[in-house]
Amino acid sequence: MPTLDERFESYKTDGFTIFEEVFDESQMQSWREKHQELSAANNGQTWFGNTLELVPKLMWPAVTHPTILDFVEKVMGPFVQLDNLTLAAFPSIKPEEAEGKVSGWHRDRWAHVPYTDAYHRPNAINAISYLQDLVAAFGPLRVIVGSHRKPITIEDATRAKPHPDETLIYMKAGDVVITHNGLVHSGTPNTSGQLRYFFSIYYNLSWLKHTDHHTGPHTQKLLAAAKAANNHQHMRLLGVDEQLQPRCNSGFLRADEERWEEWATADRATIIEP
Ligand SMILES: O=C(O)CCC(=O)C(=O)O
Repeated sequence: MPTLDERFESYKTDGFTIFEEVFDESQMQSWREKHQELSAANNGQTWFGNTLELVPKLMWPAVTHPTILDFVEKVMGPFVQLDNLTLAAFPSIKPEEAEGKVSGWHRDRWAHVPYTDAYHRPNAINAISYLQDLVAAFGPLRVIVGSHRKPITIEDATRAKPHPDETLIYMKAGDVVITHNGLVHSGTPNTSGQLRYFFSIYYNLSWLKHTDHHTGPHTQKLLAAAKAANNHQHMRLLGVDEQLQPRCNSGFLRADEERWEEWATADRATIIEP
């Protein structure tokens, strides 16, 4: 098992890292069942955002999962908020329709085309898991390794075609891949005859706007609990960052990662345990 520091180094080079077996079968089954329920209640809709507000009890443990959050704070500093939480299912298509196609190359929300090969902290990261093994018929994830540090662009005409520099990732159900938002990636069409479940916890920097609204009563209740526990990490996730002003104007004369670690430690030390 690589250490967190080793993972961070490979993430800086590759633009992603995979944590194995983060979510267990019973958790995934409850998300699949919830998706079926939501879909049945919404005319067969398959894509759901704002799912923290929709099903807070099922979703909050995933959003606050320590394995994921520890790494994300290491990458972005203690400035991590939930941008959006998405539970989706890609319907299956005929193999002949999928032949020679990928779902669509892109970088993720809040990214830009890199102009130098230097590593930069991402504005956002995606923690993606699939609720089934991504064997060939379900459609692997495709990435262009290191493309978060390369000025790669792709013409419209070739965005749905395999890329000469692609790597295919056959993740297991419950594994989580954490991507840099500058990483060029694509899904692969699903030809399994079943739904291809996709679960994305998308985090961004706490001074950006967030895509999910966080204003609903269920989310506000989670926020009230985080405030009562003086849990700044959890408050930030829901759009409230009380330390932002001093920390975003710190003078920047000490190594960022060292400061982030100090601030994250200070946040942990002031949590009021129930
Ligand atoms: O469908 C997939 O495997 C990848 C989805 C995707 O591209 C994304 O989350 O941005």
